[in-house]
Amino acid sequence: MKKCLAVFLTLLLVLVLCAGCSGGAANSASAPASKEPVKSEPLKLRVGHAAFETSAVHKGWLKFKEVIETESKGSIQVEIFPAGQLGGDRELTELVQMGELHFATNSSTPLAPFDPEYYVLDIPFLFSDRQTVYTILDGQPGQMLLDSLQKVGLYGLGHMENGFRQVSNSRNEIRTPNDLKGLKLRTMDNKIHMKFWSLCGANPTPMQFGEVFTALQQKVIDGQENPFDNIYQAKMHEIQKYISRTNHLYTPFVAFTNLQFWNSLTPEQQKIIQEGAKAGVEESRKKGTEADTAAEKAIEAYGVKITNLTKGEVNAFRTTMSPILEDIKPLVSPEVMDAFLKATNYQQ
Ligand code: TK8
Repeated sequence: MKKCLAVFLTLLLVLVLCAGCSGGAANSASAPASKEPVKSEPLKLRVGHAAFETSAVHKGWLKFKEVIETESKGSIQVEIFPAGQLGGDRELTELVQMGELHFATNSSTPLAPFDPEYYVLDIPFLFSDRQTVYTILDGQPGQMLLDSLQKVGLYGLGHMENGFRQVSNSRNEIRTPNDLKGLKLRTMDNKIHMKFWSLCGANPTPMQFGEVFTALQQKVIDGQENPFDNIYQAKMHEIQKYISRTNHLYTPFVAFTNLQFWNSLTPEQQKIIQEGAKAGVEESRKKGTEADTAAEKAIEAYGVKITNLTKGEVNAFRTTMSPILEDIKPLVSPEVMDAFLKATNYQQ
């Protein structure tokens, strides 16, 4: 009985399938002629980042979405997951590498352990102003970094804004490296950062961005370093007493996608995405520059002491940290190192 039923069901299935095939073909053959092209499902792409929804980099991704959706006439759709919803910097980079997420931004510092060429941007005091940063990152040296991502399965799209970094803490005013002595300082996940803060006498603790506020609040750490706008967005100014304008580093947010996924796109789709990324980079820089100035004012108004360093004080940091160049050199290819040192006219 069971066997009969099985045979019957198999026959039924075959009939249904055949009807489906011929019916489908007949239907399309006899369908009224239409000039409308067949509407295919839009390509749905996901972006993840670990910064706030109010951040400049988020505004950059919003611009990316807008340009792509308009230019592709809706055939490519972009959804953005901010604030570490999909993970912190490390996890986001891994997700893109594994092909489970289409796009992400990661600060160059936590990206360097994935692609060591990025350690070149960890040379303290490499850049002195934004215009130089943009010229170099949009020029040949920056392109060398984006290209180098292919070695680790990523495809670099551009350098969005994070910004120049300042040191905040709740213990004492910081003017010279000596003032950092024994200070428990959160660093980004990167051995070079840990080392150059150690050179200043600080006690560095690597940690992902999403954990910093609570660690400061619970006094697991005394301080951290970030651009003014990040400090403000994260409300760190509410639990930090001092910020020193050190400008010790400029970190960009590197925007990237999965290399295999990139290669699977049509040239037209690639062009649209590249256009979106370019517009996103510009937007993030424009918004980032404005936000940084506004954040600094708001932080000062809140009552945090912002310390401007003299040239001599900045130089003391520069000199104390400068031996780190010898640690960075073996990690970066000579071509990339040379391109950045020349372009920035870096003197040790
Ligand atoms: C956010 C982080 C952050 C960075 C840090 O994704 O970790 O301090 O400056 O903005 O990349």
